[in-house]
Amino acid sequence: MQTLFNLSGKTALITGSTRGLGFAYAQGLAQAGAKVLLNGTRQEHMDTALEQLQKQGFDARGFLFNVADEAAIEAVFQQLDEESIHVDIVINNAGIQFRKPMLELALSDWQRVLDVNLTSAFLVSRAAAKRMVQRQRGGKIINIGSLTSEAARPTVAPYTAAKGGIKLLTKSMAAEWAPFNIQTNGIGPGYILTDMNEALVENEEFNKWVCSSNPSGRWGKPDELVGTAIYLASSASDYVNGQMIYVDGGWLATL
Ligand code: GCO
Repeated sequence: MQTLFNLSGKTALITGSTRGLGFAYAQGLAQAGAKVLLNGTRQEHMDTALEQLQKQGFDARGFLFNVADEAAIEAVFQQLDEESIHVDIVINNAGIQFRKPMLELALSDWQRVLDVNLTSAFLVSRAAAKRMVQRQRGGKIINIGSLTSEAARPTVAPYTAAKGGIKLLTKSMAAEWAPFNIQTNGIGPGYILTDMNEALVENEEFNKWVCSSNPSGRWGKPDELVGTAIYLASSASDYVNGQMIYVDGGWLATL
């Protein structure tokens, strides 16, 4: 049982991992034995995150790059190649939220959300999968979706479209990469207490809606996503492919 969830000897790249859910995933995979490669865009957040992980004795490195920038992604993977660092696990977590009704939404805002929340998963996974295939040692790709991978609420259309795309991109990756022993699955977090949702938590009406819309009657906590991430990153899920696991307090299971 110990080896089933053991990530020792594995290297994991988690995008958007200097804070929030991404940091929780990185810390969790490090606790399971993985070497973790953090990604972010702000040096001060990266420094804080690395200090927290390294203080716990974990093997962690940071890479500042824009996950929607193909050239920047390729440059990072070429640097990893030169250092003989092989990415075994990718968690495509990077994402932004932009709340505005579509009638007022600018194309530039739509495109930015789609680029960061969806296209990034394609670009980073393609770079990692190319190398997994070449090394013939398989790998794990975990895409982070959302309740909005399944249903919509007003004012978050680009985020919802991107997260819906994440669900079917996950299936596409499974369809094409399973033959190379790469398992691609997704995690759909419910409403979780993170920086991105701070404004929602503080809104009394929204807070009541979240707590009354899932049978657990509460928001989730970042560390409640970690077990699912370790499961999908480990050999415990070697015959699971193309699935979304919703960690949502039962929200999507109930009317
Ligand atoms: C929102 C929130 C959601 C949550 C999460 C729900 O504005 O509705 O940001 O998108 O973050 O994705 O699963």
